[in-house]
Amino acid sequence: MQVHPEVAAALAAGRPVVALESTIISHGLPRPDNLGIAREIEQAVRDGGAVPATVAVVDGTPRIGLDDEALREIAGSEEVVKVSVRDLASLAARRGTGATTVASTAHLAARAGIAVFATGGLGGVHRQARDSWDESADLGTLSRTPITVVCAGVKSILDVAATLERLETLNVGVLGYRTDAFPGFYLADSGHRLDWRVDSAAEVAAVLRARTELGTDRFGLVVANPIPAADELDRDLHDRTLAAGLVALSRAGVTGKQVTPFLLDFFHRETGGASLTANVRLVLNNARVAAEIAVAYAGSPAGRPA
Ligand code: PSU
Ligand code: MN
Repeated sequence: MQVHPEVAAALAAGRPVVALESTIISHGLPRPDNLGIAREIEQAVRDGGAVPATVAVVDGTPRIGLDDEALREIAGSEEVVKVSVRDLASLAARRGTGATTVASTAHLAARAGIAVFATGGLGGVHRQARDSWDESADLGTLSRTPITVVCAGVKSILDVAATLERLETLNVGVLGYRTDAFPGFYLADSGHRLDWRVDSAAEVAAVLRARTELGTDRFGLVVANPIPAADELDRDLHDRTLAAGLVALSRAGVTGKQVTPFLLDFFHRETGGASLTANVRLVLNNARVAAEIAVAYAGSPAGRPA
């Protein structure tokens, strides 16, 4: 594992760091705009007062924090594979290059000592999971990884209710950030209520300190941050695209790790870019909030290195 010098220095000094995933860059957002967006996400973390650490595997080495050359390769190359936790060792052994999902980013970031991670949407339980058994490794990994993930909920391409049930089973806490509703990615409200709401980064930091005291910090924590109202996708357009996307998915016979990228791409094409705009806005918003949380936590006793 190679930690970028700026990230290593920040971690050693107890300064705030925010991890960022890279599958969203390689498989979640279309080329060539994805490179500029990846840079904007890093800038949003900096604007919030933290150091960004985008995670990826480059020529077999897991990198925590990418230089511009590595970011270009992850964004631009067709050869970049989507890497979950179970793929890390195989890819490293053959010196390959891959983009990390929420699961593998959480795993590597926690190993590097990073406490806060920003992404767009979490993976979850797919619709039809009763037959396909398709549940993202993001959930199981979070259940045993000490990290806080700021996301805009999960996409409606998933079974949202089942995903929330699984998070409960897996001891992964979910905090609504300035909301009582679980966010629905493109929409601020998925229609599902949450038990816990926080209204500031300082409140999240207080929860993080209490987790450490209580020994529940070995489980992941989700901070669910809704897309700003002005950036939401039109609800009718959303509902129509979702229905059409699910039909297209079953017609195409797509399965396994291609399911999520297929549906994301379908949304971006069918909404004429409107879903892409919403996606970018919510990720930037998550990066900013994650930075604020990292700043609040780093400033508290439990956030400082021993
Ligand atoms: N959801 C999104 N955008 C994404 C992803 C999920 O709205 O880019 C990516 C993330 O990297 C996530 C992964 O960890 O897809 C989940 O894939 P799967 O369902 O195959 O576990
Ligand atoms: Mn899957």
